Amino acid sequence: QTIVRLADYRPSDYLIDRVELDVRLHPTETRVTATLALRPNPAGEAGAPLVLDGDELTLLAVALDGQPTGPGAIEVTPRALTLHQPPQRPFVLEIETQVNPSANTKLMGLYRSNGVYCTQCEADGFRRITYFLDRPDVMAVYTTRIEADRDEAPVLLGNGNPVEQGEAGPGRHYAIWHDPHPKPAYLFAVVGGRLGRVGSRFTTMEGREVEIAVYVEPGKEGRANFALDAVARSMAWDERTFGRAYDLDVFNVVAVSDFNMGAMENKGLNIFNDKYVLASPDTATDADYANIEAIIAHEYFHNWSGNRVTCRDWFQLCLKEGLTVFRDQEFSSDERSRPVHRIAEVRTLRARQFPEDAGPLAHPVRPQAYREINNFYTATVYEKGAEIVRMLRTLLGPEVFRRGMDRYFSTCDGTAATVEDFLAAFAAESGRDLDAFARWYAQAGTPTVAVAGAYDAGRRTYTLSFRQSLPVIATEAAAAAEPRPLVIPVALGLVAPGGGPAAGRSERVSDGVFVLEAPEDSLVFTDVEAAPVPSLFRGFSAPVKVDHALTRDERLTLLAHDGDAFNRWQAAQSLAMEVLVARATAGAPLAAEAGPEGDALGRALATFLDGEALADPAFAALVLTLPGEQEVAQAIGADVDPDAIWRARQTLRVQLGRNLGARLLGLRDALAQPPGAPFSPDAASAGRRALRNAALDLVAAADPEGGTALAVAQLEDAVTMTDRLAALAPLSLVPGEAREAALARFGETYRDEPLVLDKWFALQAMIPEAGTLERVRGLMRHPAFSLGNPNRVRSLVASFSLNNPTQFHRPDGAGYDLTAEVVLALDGKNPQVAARLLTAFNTWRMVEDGRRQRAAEALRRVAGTPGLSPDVSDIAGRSLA
Ligand code: B3K
Ligand code: ZN
Repeated sequence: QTIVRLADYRPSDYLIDRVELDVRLHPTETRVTATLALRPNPAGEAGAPLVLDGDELTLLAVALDGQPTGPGAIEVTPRALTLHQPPQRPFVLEIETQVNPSANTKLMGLYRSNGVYCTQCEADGFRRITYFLDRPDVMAVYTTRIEADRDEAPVLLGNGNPVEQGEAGPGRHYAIWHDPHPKPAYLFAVVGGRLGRVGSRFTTMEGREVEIAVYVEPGKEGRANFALDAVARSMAWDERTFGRAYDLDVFNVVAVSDFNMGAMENKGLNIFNDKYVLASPDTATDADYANIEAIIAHEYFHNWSGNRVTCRDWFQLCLKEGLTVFRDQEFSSDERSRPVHRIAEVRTLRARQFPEDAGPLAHPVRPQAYREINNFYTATVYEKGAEIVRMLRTLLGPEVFRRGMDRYFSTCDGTAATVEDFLAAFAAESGRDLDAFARWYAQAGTPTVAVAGAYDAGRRTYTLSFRQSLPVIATEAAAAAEPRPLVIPVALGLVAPGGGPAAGRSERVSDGVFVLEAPEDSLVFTDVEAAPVPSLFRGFSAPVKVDHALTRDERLTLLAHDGDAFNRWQAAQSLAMEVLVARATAGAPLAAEAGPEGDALGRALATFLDGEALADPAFAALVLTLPGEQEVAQAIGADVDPDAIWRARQTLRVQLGRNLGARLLGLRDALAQPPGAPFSPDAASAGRRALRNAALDLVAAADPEGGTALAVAQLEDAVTMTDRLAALAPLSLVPGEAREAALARFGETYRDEPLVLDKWFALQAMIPEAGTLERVRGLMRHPAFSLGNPNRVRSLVASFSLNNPTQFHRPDGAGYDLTAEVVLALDGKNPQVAARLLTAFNTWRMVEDGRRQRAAEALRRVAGTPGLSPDVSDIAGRSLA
């Protein structure tokens, strides 16, 4: 397996200007004729052989400028087609290949999902359709003719605009699509199948009439309307917020049930995992609605950040992904509640990206080397990548940031760009040198910022001292150099001890932001009347860990009085985290009382709930939610005992449930939806459901019997999937008849709803009990489970391995063994999904020694298995390195 390095980038020796594809769909013998208009690249090496990428292709014919190629002129392997002496002028290559979509279980290239033909080409799947220069800096104008049996595939979709359609012999028909925008091959797509459609129209600010459509399994059209509406809202938002308009006459979204990830931004033809399209109150939770909206927006926003401006090479992946995540986060913040969404973003970052950055798979947002690019679609590239863009906006201010974005889009339109091109636009617009800032892209690991505050009553000054420390990370993907100081925007404010903003000024704080650039620095506020409580990293202004020893009372002050909602939530989290870490590291038994710290937290939460729970239920639900087990594990850092963490968390839930019980029940009543009131998926309604269900969770922890009764009643009465699942969750935690009956009934009710069964699989896989492992093995034999469907694998097995820490990390190693076994069983079918599952071992070095040994054994067993895919062998190798 070869390693690809950023430093070795060379332009392609040849370019492809135009591609004509003729795709004759057939379940097992699809024929593809590609006519490529090529020319030598002036920036490449003159006279070099032309090497086209291929992968599992059967070559039928090749012609150069209309003539069959002579013997010896070309060399063909399943991985490459080489033309030894290409003309040094424009020429045309015609290549006919055959592929078998039904046998394509990797779900890369052309495959069938529930009988629907579809494609996935990013990162390197186009080479599984035809021989090609399959690299993002080779951009061509595509015309695609798709032909199929009319019965099997009445709907034929391609990139760009529809041009023509008609008969193609008995029972056959065709459609021609033309995409005028040059694009890299990874954005190519075709779809053919029997699909239902919902549609609407959108008129762009440039006056273009766009036909929007969402295609789904026939009969499920009603569940596609929310996604359809989200497309139109995304289009309007990108015009309003970034001045970006859509650029084709049609925009199509197709939902398929077998998909390796969430969705794909193919030009004009986004293909989605149906989990992120289909929604009805009865089958989708509020979280599903929010995800659908966010992912629809994300893929749509790629039309500019990704498609119009694409990436020069795959090292630049964050250029489109980090930026587009930032854009979808902003969209959701505008469409919903900004503080609530910010908290959700940070929870995801801490739960997924921080552990990645602290483990063996750590890599910079722009990696310096890779073996398998599909393993770099990570939380670091996406989520930390988005944080970098957000920091840029914080540093430059919203107006300059917007001008920088405009400049980036206009100067790089139609090109394959780099992170340097992106930063250059902001440097030009702001007149600032962004070279030091650029280190965020190159250095892996989460920085820690240690802060200390000192009040001088005599001088009436308050001094904050900052020190940044950067982890030294030497992995294959990161240059093993000494890290250099980062540019860290610290949004901050001082809160007066009794509430309200404290007086006091520092000229190094502008618009509430201090920029920490040196390894150490300090900040002096003058005219400070009394010792204030500093509120630091407001809105989580930088992706760092903050080491700041506040007293309990100071944190309580922030929770009660901080003007920044994020830091109010953070204060509650920090208070809880201190209790959890102390108990977990002391190995405290499962006892009824978590002591006075827990009671103090309970009292503070009581005051908070009395004052404002009903004013912002979504925010209150987040304040009530304790840090997750993985987050506590990160805070402990080494020799972690996942069982001790679970016990600490359980004890605190019980204690809070007891302290707050009456209030929580009162809130549940106050927030109950009146019978017959119409369902709305909007953020306010979802917030009310979230708080009711967060209350149920704590009540049930404190009083399993009463909680079970409440949950059973909620399960009976619920009219939304959100409430039904939230009732099933506490039931699933109490062993016994009631649980088994409720689970069985739910499974029976939704036996024909795969996306709901996924929730049912996931819930059971996450039960923190020793019996779960056998339950998961049993469910793997359930008729609805299949290793061939990524959603099923993720819901059952990945939920166990990634979201059930006590059972994945069973002391006897059986959780590791099960995961390793599934990874190996899956690898031959779908290496991408197998590799993703294997990343569950990311935290193996952090756990205590006994578990660590067993995890290492399981990992070594995987690594030592002959015939591994590059995907799995890359993850296994890096995890053990
Ligand atoms: N760009 C795709 C991800 C492709 C993953 C390839 N292994 C979806 C997205 O981020 O929008
Ligand atoms: Zn994306």
